[in-house]
Amino acid sequence: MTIQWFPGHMAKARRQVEEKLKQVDLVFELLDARLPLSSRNPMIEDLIREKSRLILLTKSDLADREATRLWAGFFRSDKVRAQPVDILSGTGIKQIGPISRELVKEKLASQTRKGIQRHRIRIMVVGVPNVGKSALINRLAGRSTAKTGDRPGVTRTQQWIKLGNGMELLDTPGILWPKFDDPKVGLRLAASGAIKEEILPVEEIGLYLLNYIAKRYPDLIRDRYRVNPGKEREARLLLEEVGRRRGCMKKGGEIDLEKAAEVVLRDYRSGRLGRISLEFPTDWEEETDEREGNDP
Ligand SMILES: Nc1nc2c(ncn2[C@@H]2O[C@H](COP(=O)(O)OP(=O)(O)OP(=O)(O)O)[C@@H](O)[C@H]2O)c(=O)[nH]1
Ligand SMILES: [Mg+2]
Repeated sequence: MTIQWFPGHMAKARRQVEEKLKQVDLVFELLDARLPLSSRNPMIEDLIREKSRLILLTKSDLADREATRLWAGFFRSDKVRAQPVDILSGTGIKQIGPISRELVKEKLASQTRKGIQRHRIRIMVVGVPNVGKSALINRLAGRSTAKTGDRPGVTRTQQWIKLGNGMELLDTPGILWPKFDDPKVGLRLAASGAIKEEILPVEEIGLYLLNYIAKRYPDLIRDRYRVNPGKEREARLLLEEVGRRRGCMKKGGEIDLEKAAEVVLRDYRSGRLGRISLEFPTDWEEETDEREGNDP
């Protein structure tokens, strides 16, 4: 699915999320464990404000364990916890209930003091496209229940899904948008598969990804492609080499770089290249300094 985020869409999506937020005690904010800040909606802090939040670092099966551990600590604050999850296998899922109850304990206790009896915690799931919202709702509900997008102009009743452990989930997740203004963010999103190739040429995404992996995880390139990434080897030559090894040829014997890029992207997204995170908390701090023109 390709989503073009026009200002009108964003304003509408934001309004819908704001409306639903009023009904819940807790928010599950889904971020891709491989690129948590790049896959984050830029207005989320402002939108959620005072609510407790459980950040679920999804697709943790594809991410670097050490990066994920650092990110979980990075996000932790008074009202926020972060938990890595692999929604497909279920790793990390059973921790969600206990953490959620802990996060809303005070709120529920204060309501009880006011004489309001609450039996269930109400939760909303938010996140950018492709981060795993529907998969999570289905996994928590134990069945396929998450419906596909709202049809415009059709009034539909909102459903709550009872999870059987004192929690209740809103059936429609809030789809938000990532931010594209920073080119690095756009490249990471494209490499992860969160935004479609039409936005950036596949060759450019492949080159970015290969270059990044060659620098941070050179052994994984060697293991998979039997190519030596070298120290200062240019990404383009490396991609050519991968293309040659994989038989990505055009007529006339020229290497098809687009095909080679597709190979790398497919290998990355499926996890065949190994567990690779596209950003660490320290990268983000450095990039913020760069953006703001501070000395490193
Ligand atoms: N490897 C891995 N894949 C996952 C995980 N969670 C979800 N996926 C895959 O990611 C893709 C997107 O998941 P969805 O649940 O459809 O994502 P979504 O957030 O509902 O996406 P939209 O409806 O487009 O907003 C699917 O192919 C899932 O199988 C995970 O923890 N690990
Ligand atoms: Mg969905």
